[in-house]
Amino acid sequence: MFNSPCLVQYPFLFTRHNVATMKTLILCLLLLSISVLAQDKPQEKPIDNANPWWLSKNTLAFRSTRSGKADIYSVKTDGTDLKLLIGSPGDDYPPRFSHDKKHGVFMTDRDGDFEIYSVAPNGSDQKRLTTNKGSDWDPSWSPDGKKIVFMSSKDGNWEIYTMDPDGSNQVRLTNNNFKDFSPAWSPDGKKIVFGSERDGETDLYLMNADGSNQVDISNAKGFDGMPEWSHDGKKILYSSKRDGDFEIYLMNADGSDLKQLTDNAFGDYYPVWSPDGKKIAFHSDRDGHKELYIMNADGSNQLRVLK
Ligand SMILES: [Ca+2]
Ligand SMILES: [Ca+2]
Ligand SMILES: [Ca+2]
Ligand SMILES: [Ca+2]
Repeated sequence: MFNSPCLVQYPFLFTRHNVATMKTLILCLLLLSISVLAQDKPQEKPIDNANPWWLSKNTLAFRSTRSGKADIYSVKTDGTDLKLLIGSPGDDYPPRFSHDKKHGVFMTDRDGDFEIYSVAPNGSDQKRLTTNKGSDWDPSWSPDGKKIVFMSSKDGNWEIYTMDPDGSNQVRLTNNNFKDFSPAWSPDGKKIVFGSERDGETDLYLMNADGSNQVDISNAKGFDGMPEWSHDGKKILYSSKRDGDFEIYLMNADGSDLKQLTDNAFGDYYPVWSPDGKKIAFHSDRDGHKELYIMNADGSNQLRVLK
């Protein structure tokens, strides 16, 4: 409203008292009052509850904007016992724990850009592991707990890296001008699955843990990402936009035997297996904002966690 006609007409006020100008001024003041009144009642932003990660058989960690910023909470799968786990003035994402459950890693931009931190299971003992001006994202553990795999833009393009649990010895595994992202280590320690845009579309790739032998395993139009291994290493769960909106899919680790687990007109993202492999947690925007859901491993019985 502050561009024409208000600003254009103002100079003439002081040179000639023309009726049309006065009418415009009154109209502008009226519009300004309406605008100020409207600002007094800002639209309430819906709370997002997203990015689940299983802490135990009955407990999820997740990212929530309920305090007005993004922090990490834990909640029982029946929606009870909601607790703050990790909070900071920055944007924090849920930790992923080593197989012995003793060490977590997570990403946060509390220092100005995204860095990876380690954390104890109760949220204490947070230590920064990366220090660079790029974004460091999506950390997770090797099955033996000796390495962390993550993605970073520190060298100018998104690539996959590994590092020691204290952040030292960072090794780059991909090297190309396209985005490589969302790495996850196979349970036998031999492979890493990740997303890549290198073929002009976004597919999931498999490589050896040293970065060699990078092979496309999802090969379909549309985005494929957010991969998670089954505990036995035979299957990969992921989210794909190949049918127009994001759905959750399951396939064998070589890309065969594709099964679609969600089927709706909304986004379904970030699937993760429960410790016993019988349930899958994910988030969905089917309610108009991001909410946590749990379903059976075959896609049946999709239930919202927080009521
Ligand atoms: Ca960084
Ligand atoms: Ca790259
Ligand atoms: Ca694709
Ligand atoms: Ca969907």
